[in-house]
Amino acid sequence: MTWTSGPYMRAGIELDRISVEGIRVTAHHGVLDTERSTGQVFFADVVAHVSTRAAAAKDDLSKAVDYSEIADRAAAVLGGDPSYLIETVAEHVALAVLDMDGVYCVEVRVHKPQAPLHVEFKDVTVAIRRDVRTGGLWADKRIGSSAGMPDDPLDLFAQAPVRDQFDQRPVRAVPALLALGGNIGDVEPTLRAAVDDLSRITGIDVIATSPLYASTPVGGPPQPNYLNAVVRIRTILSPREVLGACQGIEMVHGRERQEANGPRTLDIDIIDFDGAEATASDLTLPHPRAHERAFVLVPWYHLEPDATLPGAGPIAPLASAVHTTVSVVANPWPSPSRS
Ligand code: PH2
Ligand code: MG
Ligand code: MG
Repeated sequence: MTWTSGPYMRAGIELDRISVEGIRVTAHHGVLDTERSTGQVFFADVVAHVSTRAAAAKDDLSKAVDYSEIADRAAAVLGGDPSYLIETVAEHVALAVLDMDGVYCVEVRVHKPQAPLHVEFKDVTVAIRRDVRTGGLWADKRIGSSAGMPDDPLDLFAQAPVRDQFDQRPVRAVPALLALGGNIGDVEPTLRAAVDDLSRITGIDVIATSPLYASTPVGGPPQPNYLNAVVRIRTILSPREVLGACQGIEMVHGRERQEANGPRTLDIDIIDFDGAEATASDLTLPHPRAHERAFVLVPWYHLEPDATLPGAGPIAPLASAVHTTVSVVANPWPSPSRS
């Protein structure tokens, strides 16, 4: 590796890297007429920041970012319509690779070792780094939220700006209710691990968990039944930090981009955050569909029969209106571990 790339963080997790180096194409980029007519050799090195976890867990190419597609896209740009500048070539390579599903940041180095210089030299290069935000693709790529935390750990002094009340940390610990669900893979162990992950996050205390329920899917395409539970936490984090924590945990457990209400290994939603009622582009509180969802209301009612949902009132009548589609599979849950 002739150049090292810095880490790229997403939802608190450092992404993995896939690189293709020395992609070699003869092309006609350049400002001079001779460069345009004769052509010369160009090289590109590409580093894509991705999560390899889901692919590795299943040893499955269809879950991976395919390095051969990275190479094809880079070569297509490199050998495509001529640009005057290798800066432009690098930019277009970056955007082409960034456009691939699962790629959140890309680094591109374009080499022009036969550039027309007046001195002897080994190589001329331009290196750039683009991510889904600086590349202008953030809105398409994000799953829910950027979670408010600085994504660049190299920027030690980066402070997450307070954009709205969701960035405001409470003055003292406040209660929040999270709903967990999943219907792909070993769901019960995943949900149990998720509760454990939550309890290990600085600033979140897990207070109680509901029984575990089986539920039929609500909305979305035909898909397996779900397991669901709710978790009462107390937290000194901001709502957006809790959201970021939930998304980080989802990602560690192989959550992927998918259609709305589609099957998932793990979903963690904030149902209520200390009674807050507010909306931002990445978060609505309370959860806008909680009042009609048996898989949230019934576990919650079991845990806290006197609870109220902000804006909707006591959950008891809401829960009894919907409680037919869910059934207890473990109570208590998580079961005390036997050794
Ligand atoms: N989650 C959804 C959509 N539909 N259905 C069930 N039964 N359980 C869920 O957790 C669930 C769902 C979107 O998050
Ligand atoms: Mg959900
Ligand atoms: Mg969700």
